[in-house]
Amino acid sequence: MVQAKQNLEAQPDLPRTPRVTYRAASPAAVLAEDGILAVFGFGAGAPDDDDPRYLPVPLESFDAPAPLEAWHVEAEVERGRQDAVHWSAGGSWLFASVTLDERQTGGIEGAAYQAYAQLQRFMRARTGHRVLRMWNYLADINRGEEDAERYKQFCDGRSSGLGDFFARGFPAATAIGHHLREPLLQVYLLACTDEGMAVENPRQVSAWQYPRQYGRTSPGFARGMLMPMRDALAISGTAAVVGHASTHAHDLDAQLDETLLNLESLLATADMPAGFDTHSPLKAYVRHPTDAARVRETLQQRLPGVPVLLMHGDICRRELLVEIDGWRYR
Ligand code: 3EB
Repeated sequence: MVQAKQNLEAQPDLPRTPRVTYRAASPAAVLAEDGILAVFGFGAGAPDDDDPRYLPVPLESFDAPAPLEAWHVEAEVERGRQDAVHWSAGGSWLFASVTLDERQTGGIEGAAYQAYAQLQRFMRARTGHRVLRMWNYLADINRGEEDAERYKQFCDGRSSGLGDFFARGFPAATAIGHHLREPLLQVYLLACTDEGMAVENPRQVSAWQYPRQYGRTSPGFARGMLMPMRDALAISGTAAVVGHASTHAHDLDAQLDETLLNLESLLATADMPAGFDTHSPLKAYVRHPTDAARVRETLQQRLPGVPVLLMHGDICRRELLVEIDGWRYR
């Protein structure tokens, strides 16, 4: 995909991208600071807090104790709940989340349908915000065969819950399997009153054009999203996929190399500086806990000084062992 160069240039009058950091602190302490749009805790031991800006994410971190993730905006933040949707808004930015229990929705497809239908209805009612980035965490993502695999059922439910909501283009996204005992589906998003620009990776077939073998419903996401001000790139879940095919099945080191090549290619396409730095936080989702130390070691060596949160997460294709997402700030 050829990008018009002027679309990549800084847009200084548009809103600055929320600052994403990992913090060793309590949710209450972070939520009490100015301009906090969202705070995330990780794993079964994540702290509790009733604030709708706080979201306990059902993924375990290999870091103990797990840090929090905080999103900071330069504005006052309001917050609330509407049906299952928890939300906050500040300046031009909006955070919204839905966490559903599949036992209440008759399985993963129904949960995905309901989560997306509710978020879509909420966004349409608020009007004016465009969804730029989404995260999806579901249990047992690889259980079931072929079209009955739970990830594929999730894709079906997501698509029908959305209807034509993303007809103008898909947001950047992540979809990862969690290991919590409860069959929770969690979906959350970042939206803005200004438009971002979707970025595709020239090394990869766009996900919405994946051939039939990957499921009835192609996954609707962009590889990356340049934020409205062009001061940051939101990076979707990125794995060792080249063209539409998985590469280096079950070979961790080679998958990491290929994933890093995909990230570099995406940064170059978005006209972002090469590499990552100390204020561009990433997450690495690792399928096998026994691989965590190796992933940490490789990333410390290849991306020195970059904040990386190591998560225990399953990738949506069985042969893939690792996936990376995150932020590249200019
Ligand atoms: C891939 O490249 C890996 O279904 O929303 C990555 C990011 C992946 C998002 C999604 C799936 C999704 O196809 C899988």
